[in-house]
Amino acid sequence: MGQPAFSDPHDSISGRGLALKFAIVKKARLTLAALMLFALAFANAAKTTNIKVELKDAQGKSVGIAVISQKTSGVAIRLDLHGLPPGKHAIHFHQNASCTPPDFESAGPHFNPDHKKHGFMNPEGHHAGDMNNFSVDSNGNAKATVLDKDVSLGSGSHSLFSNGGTALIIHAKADDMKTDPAGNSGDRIACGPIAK
Ligand SMILES: [Cu+2]
Ligand SMILES: [Zn+2]
Repeated sequence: MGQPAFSDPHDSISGRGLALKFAIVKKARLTLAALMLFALAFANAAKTTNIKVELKDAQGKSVGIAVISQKTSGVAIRLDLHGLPPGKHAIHFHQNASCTPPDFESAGPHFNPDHKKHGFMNPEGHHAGDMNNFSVDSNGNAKATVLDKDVSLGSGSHSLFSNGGTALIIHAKADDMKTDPAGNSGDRIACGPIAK
């Protein structure tokens, strides 16, 4: 009783099966590598998700902190401020990461990568650095969150870190949301540089 004379049809298939197994292992390795790269990229992104900006007034005194965090669309700015005049105030991102007191003119105009005009109510607007007003209470404190859908903490022309960074500025008055170039919001009373 010997082996059958015909060749086992599984022989040729097992050869291909082995090749297929190798291909699957290779694919799994590639997937794993891709996952690890993704995890690494995510970890790096997480590192820059929150940035803390200290704001100082014209006398160089701290008026508190703004925590800027990346959202799916834009950023959120959580304000925890003190020592400010009560009432409504304008807040914007300005073009340069420079806050030279007392006038903070070094921060330049509003952050405006798309070369638009000022204000949400301006038909030719608005600057990427424009935001809604926030309120300071009768004790001079403000705990508020403002949003900016037109900037990011990532890369590209709308990043708050582009061209060496930007500055967060608070003004003496409220923004009228239409007057170019700064919403008729008065003096710059506090400034915080944003740079890497
Ligand atoms: Cu401003
Ligand atoms: Zn503006």
